[in-house]
Order: sequence, then structure tokens, then C-alpha cells
Amino acid sequence: MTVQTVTATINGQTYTLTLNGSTGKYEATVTAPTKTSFNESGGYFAVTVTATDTAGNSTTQDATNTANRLVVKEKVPPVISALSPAANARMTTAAPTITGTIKDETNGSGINLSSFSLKIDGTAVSNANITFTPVTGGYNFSYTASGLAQGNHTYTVNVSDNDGNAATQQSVTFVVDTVAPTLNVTAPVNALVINQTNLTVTGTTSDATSNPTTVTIAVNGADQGAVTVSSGAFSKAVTLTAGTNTIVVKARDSAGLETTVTRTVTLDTVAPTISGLTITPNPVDTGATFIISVSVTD
Ligand SMILES: [Ca+2]
Ligand SMILES: [Ca+2]
Repeated sequence: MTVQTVTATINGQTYTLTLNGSTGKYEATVTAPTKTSFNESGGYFAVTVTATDTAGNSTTQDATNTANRLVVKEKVPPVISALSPAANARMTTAAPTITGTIKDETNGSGINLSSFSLKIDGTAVSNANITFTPVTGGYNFSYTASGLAQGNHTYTVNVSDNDGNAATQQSVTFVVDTVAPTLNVTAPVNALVINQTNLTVTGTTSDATSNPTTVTIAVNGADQGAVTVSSGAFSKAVTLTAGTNTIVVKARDSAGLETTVTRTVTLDTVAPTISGLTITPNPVDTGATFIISVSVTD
């Protein structure tokens, strides 16, 4: 008999195959579905071919035949986003938590978790130690590092989708700084007693990891305004009030860690008073002793 029609149905679309005279085969050039087959049952689109002869007999071959399975891959890579710590962030813990989001596009093949890679300073973290929380289109991930040394650290994140598209690798360098700055207040010494209203507070500060440091000075709770720190040295003139003055000097590194030094300075501008002086006896015999007695208050 004579073949009348040959059709192929793929993803709900039916195509007519035409006879290629040179090969003797029925052929069609078909545009692939616009979505991945990854999410289809079995991971493929069934290609159902039906041949009908002029007598009306027809035969159908479906995807139980493995050759009738069309695999379609999407080409859009997943995206790594919302990474923390951010670039140049200063973490005041040696055990920062690294978090981020990995998502594939809507109707994409989805994140292939087994492809996920987190490296810290080039050392891979076992995925078994990473928490993955499903979100639409992918996952949030979270890993708490431990024992990181002071200074720079770089983590890199890689992931692919189920169709093998690799995300653009993300690499972030941050800083661990758990050490407060040094602060040496060279003047005044503690418990200084002076009779000058003006006092210069001087000192030095430094930080091994997060220079520059900033310095603030408060006298009796009143901030004294900007303090210039040059090569770690600072000097600030302040005005004392009579009596006890509490001077609080704070050094703060760029990670936000603070060191505080408190000095107590007493301002006394009032001279002592002398009263009630007596000389006994007076007059006194030559060569004899006498006693001077005086009241002095301050
Ligand atoms: Ca994709
Ligand atoms: Ca520091």
C-alpha cells in the first residue's frame, strides 16, 4: 500500500513529515520547545510518530521507544545573588556566616545542588555542612565558618542549573577583625591635679587590621568634636571645669571595635587661704623656741 501521512506530535504540536526523495525517509525540520525538558516526566518530550496509509491503517510509535525521546536544554545560567559578607565588609567575628541566594530562571531547569561549590580561601566547604533552604527558583544557602584568622578572606560561589549552565562565579573578599585598636593616652596622666583650665590630651592609636582608627574625646560627657589622627598620633586641647573632670578617650577602628581610656583630672585654681596665725610665745626670749601655728584651707 501507499503511505499517505506521517506526523510527529511533540509537546502538543503536530508536524507533518514529508518524503525526502533522496533518502526515502519522512522528515521534518522542527523548532524545539521553548522550555527545557528537564521538568517533563522522564526528562524528555515524547515524540509520537503516526504513519497512516491510504487505506486508513495507522501505526503509532511513542516514547516507550527510547529513540522517540527528545531532550531539550535551556541555556540561561542561574544567578548567584544577595551574598553576605559583602565585598570589603569588616567582620568582628572569626566565625562569620556566609549566606546567599542561588536561583535559576522561571521555568528553567532549576538549581543543580550537587554542582554547588563554596570555597573559602580556596578550600572547598563540604555541601553537607551548608544549609540550603528552598525558595522560588532555587535556594538560600548559609554556612558559618570558624577560626578565620585576622585579615582578608575570599570566598567563591559556583553553581550550575540542571541543564549544565554555569552561573557567573562570584568571588567576595572581606576582612576579619576581632581585635580592638591600641590606645595609649600619653597626657594627661590619671589623677592629675592642675591649676590650668586648658589641657591638651595627647596619645597614639593603631590597629593591625582596620586602620585608620578614629578618636573621640569627651570631657564630663561632652564630646569635644573632631580629633585629628595623623600617623596614629592625636592631640586635642580641651577646657576643664573646676573640680573633678572625667576625660574619656575612645579609639574606634574601621571594623567598629573600640578601646576606651578614662582619665580623671582635677582642676583647682583657688589658692589656699591662711588664717588664724599665732606665734607662741611672742615675744620670745633670744635663743628660745616658739611655735608658729596657722590654719590653711584649700
Ligand atoms: Ca537555567
Ligand atoms: Ca581591629
